[in-house]
Amino acid sequence: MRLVVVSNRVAAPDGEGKTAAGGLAVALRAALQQQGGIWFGWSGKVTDEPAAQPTIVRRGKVGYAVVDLTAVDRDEYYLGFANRALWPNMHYRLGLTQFSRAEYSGYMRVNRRFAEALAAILQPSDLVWVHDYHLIPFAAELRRLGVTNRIGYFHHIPWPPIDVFGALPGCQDLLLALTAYDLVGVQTARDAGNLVRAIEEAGPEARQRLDRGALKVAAFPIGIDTMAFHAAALRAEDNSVVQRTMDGLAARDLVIGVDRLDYSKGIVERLESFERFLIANPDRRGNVVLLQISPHSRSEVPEYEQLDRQTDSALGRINSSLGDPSWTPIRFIKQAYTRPVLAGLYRHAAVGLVTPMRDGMNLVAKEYVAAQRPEDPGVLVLSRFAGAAEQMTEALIVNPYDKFEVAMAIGAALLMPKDERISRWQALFEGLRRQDITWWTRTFIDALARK
Ligand code: GDG
Repeated sequence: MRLVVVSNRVAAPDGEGKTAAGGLAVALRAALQQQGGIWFGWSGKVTDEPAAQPTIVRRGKVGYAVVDLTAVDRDEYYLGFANRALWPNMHYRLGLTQFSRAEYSGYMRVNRRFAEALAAILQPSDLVWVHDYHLIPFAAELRRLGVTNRIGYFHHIPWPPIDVFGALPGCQDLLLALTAYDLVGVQTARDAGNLVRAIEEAGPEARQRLDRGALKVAAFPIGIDTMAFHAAALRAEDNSVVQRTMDGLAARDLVIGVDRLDYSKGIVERLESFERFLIANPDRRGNVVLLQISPHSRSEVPEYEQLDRQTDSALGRINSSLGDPSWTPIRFIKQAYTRPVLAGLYRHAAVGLVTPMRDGMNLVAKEYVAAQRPEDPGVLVLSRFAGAAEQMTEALIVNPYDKFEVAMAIGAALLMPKDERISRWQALFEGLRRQDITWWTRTFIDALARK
């Protein structure tokens, strides 16, 4: 059976570029290479008159099929409904949700156009695997065109409770559209519960699809390429950028945070929790540094610009009020590092601070653990609102809304005896080894193929 992966953006065929760097892109490409298949999605390009048929580049057994969008398509579908309405709603942020009817219909229109473009190259036995919130109505559009293939969907971000999702205009239609899939995967049991309840309340037809087993909803917690990341971190120990960064820290303890600059990640709250820690522990001033790596993301969306300003202001206030001429408490980098450098920095960090206000899974938590030295590992401080907290129970679990609690956890992590660090790390690492990215792709594809 040929595998067809569909996502908003398509990873570069030659494994270069930003999207190709992540574990997900690597894993999907490996699954495609194994089975042979197509990766379909937006080229990332905007043109005045996009062709209806996809442009296909072949590499071995994999075809990369892309279509362009118009500027209006991109603004309404991607920057608009997907990232200003669905993203905040699904991260429980009703106050940040900006709904516009024009953007909603743009989202529907682009899904229809994508479906038409894919339908033209689809073969009857293809297994179709669609990714993420940009493409919720994609299967329903394919079905309208008469496509009867097996189609699965994986939702990378949280699925909120019905009272939250129900506030999004268009939610009912989106839920009905979602029932056109054969299999819907989410990250956690909590998300699955929320989604099943929403489908049950969406009307008799939707409920019947669940009851008859025509639609299956289940949790498939995404993993990373654990062993590869572990090996990359070991290799990166003496990477020159990592070495220079560590030299700059002059043997101070390193606390690390790595997140796209996104309000779901709780970056401002994290800086303020670190501030709270320093205020409560004056003896630690001067000998610990928080390195926060936050590359810009979706900067054309106004809420992200605003976050950028809020972050700068918190950072300036904390560094100027607590720092001294020989010590800057927080180093904040807005540029992306390469994956090997990231792996090396994680390995040197005594504490991994992963405190999103809400997150589908959070792969940084997993990468931080995978990168540690088995004989002297660091400690993961993890938000209970990251999907990863369902699996990674041996981390120090915190409520990111409680800055005092996060501050206490930073203190406890820095003081944790080595044997406790090792036993927590071993349990976490074993979980990551068992449920890695290959396990995840295989489990989802098998479940879809079996349906
Ligand atoms: C969505 C869901 C879910 C970050 N900075 C740099 C860099 N990164 C890499 C990390 C990690 C990836 O980006 C981020 O993954 P996350 O899982 O943490 O978060 P999202 O981007 O929001 O992803 C999330 C995920 O989908 C998968 O299902 O876990 O909940 O929101 O791999 O390392 N990579 C490089 N330089 C950086 O500066 N190279």
